[in-house]
Amino acid sequence: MDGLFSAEEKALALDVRAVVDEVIRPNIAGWYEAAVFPREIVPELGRLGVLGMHLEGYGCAGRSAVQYGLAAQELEAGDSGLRTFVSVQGSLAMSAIHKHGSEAQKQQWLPAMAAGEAIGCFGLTEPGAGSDPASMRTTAVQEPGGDWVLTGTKRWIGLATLADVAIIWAQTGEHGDGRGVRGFVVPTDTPGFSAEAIGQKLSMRASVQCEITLTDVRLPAEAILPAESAVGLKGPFQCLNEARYGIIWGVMGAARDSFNAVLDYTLGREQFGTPLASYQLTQAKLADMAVAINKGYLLAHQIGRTKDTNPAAVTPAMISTGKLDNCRVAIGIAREAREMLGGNGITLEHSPLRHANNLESVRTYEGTDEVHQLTIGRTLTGIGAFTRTQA
Ligand code: TGC
Repeated sequence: MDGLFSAEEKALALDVRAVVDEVIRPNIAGWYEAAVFPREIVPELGRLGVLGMHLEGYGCAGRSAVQYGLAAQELEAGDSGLRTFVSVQGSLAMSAIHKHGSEAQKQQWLPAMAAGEAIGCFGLTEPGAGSDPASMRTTAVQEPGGDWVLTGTKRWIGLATLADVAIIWAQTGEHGDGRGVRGFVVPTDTPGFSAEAIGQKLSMRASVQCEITLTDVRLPAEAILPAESAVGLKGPFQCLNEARYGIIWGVMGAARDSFNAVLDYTLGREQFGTPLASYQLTQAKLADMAVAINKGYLLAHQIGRTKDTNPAAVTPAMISTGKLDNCRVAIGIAREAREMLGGNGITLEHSPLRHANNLESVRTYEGTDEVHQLTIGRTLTGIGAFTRTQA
């Protein structure tokens, strides 16, 4: 695949890989076992220039979509939880402010977030509104003096307990400057904002997912994301497009790391007097994995190059195609790699089961398989099948 990338793109990927090898790989098993998100690496990621790296100005690196994808792939070869942090920070929280925010909001938050000095989270999903965010119950009511008051609960929100700022999406009805779902920039030290980490996770253990409770959170009028582009659900969906795009690349990093782990293992381990890698059944599996990884890279690369050269041509159905298939492929490879490691594959000494468990989350968040199948189905047929059944 090297021939597809410029020298600058390859150099960036190797820089990120070096940090993953030095900082993440030696520690990830411990973080995962202890269920700890290593907050101390956030400034390091800021120095590396990967936070909001595809955004222009405000201290962001202004990198291309392909460069962002390559970085996501290297980070997720380390761990999906750490790539998810970069994704939530850059593609969701920073991207919401960058796309839809006021100049003051951009100046206040983006440089600090790009440097890793401030952490952001993105509150869309709710306990009763996962695949169907249109049914969210969180409300924002504008009072006569102009203040907004937010009430509700958000769930599965990455990094919320660590975040300095939350982008909260809420139903405004027709209140004040409302017009349906709107986004708000909420400093997490605002009275009435609280977040609690969700425990007992079997996936993404080196990451934090939270429930946010908003109890009469009072914000000034200027806390709303004011851009016309943020009016309605297309506001958050445009950010989800960015995050889903990063996943298309990222998961192939987890697949690649699983493949490399099992290639090394089968070359080194002898059974019945010969390395496992010498058996035809092993080689068939390795070959199928390598073919699938290369196809996944090609899909990510094609969408990335299109995003860089003609962004308007990248449709939601294209993003859904990449997210759906690369997640499916990556989880299949991680599971197969675990099997090939035999009993040794069930410990954190080897990465594939950790990747497979993480990919259960990645496959589910930012749109489940079914959401992406139905998005593609709607494009193919012209018929929306996200039916809210009438009684
Ligand atoms: P629908 O009628 O299709 O759309 C409503 C409005 O949004 C526009 N739109 C999009 N715009 C940009 N990009 C997209 N991909 C878009 N998809 C839709 C659409 O044009 C329309 O605009 P307008 O101007 O006409 O109002 O809405 P629907 O309710 O029928 O959508 C159906 C469906 C299933 C596709 C959508 O609801 C969906 O994508 N559901 C999945 C939601 C999801 O991915 N949730 C995950 C959120 S991420 C998160 O909570 C945390 S994960 C990371 C972490 O914090 O750790």
